Amino acid sequence: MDLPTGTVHLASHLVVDAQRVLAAECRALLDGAVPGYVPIVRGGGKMHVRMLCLGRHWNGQTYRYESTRADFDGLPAPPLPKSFKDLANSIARAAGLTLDADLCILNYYDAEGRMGLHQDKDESAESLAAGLPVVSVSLGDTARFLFGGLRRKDPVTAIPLHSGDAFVFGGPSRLCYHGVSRILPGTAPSPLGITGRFNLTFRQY
Ligand SMILES: O=C(O)CCC(=O)C(=O)O
Repeated sequence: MDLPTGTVHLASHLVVDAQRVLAAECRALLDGAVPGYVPIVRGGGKMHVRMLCLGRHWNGQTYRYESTRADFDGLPAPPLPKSFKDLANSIARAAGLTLDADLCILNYYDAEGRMGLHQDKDESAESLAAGLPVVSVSLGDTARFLFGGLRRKDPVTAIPLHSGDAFVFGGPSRLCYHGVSRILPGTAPSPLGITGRFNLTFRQY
């Protein structure tokens, strides 16, 4: 499949055992002392994922990053685990790009989960100008991921993201529109012991 410059799909990047360990960590974080929650965005719409931000919190009302969850419960964003940061940076290297990840948005999609087309553009002006990549890791059920161009109306390509896939977009692709149109329930590898899908997107603020 032809992907634009700066976009790399690393299919089956994580072996099943690494996926299992990471999925267990994601579950523990989402159900931890600072739990995942369903954000309500500007305009009042509820997102269709359960979200937990690590390292920095993305505020769904202001579309800015902050240290505490002012749009929800005021709790501090949990730190980004070093193992997560190392994984993200190594995936960026494998894609031929450089990243020093300092935040991760962890999303859980149930069978009805989805995410509308959007750009990731709330990181710092310096990070965006440098085209520092977004590194995405998928675990569990397959997602129908949509990847488009720099304008909302540009055509999109539907790419199945399977458990263990990494998807990286940086450089001239950094601001490409993307989203998830649906989850394919029951497709998670059984050793993970999960229903639904975790997605981690790592960024450098
Ligand atoms: O779940 C995905 O694959 C994409 C997530 C995403 O677009 C985001 O967190 O901004």
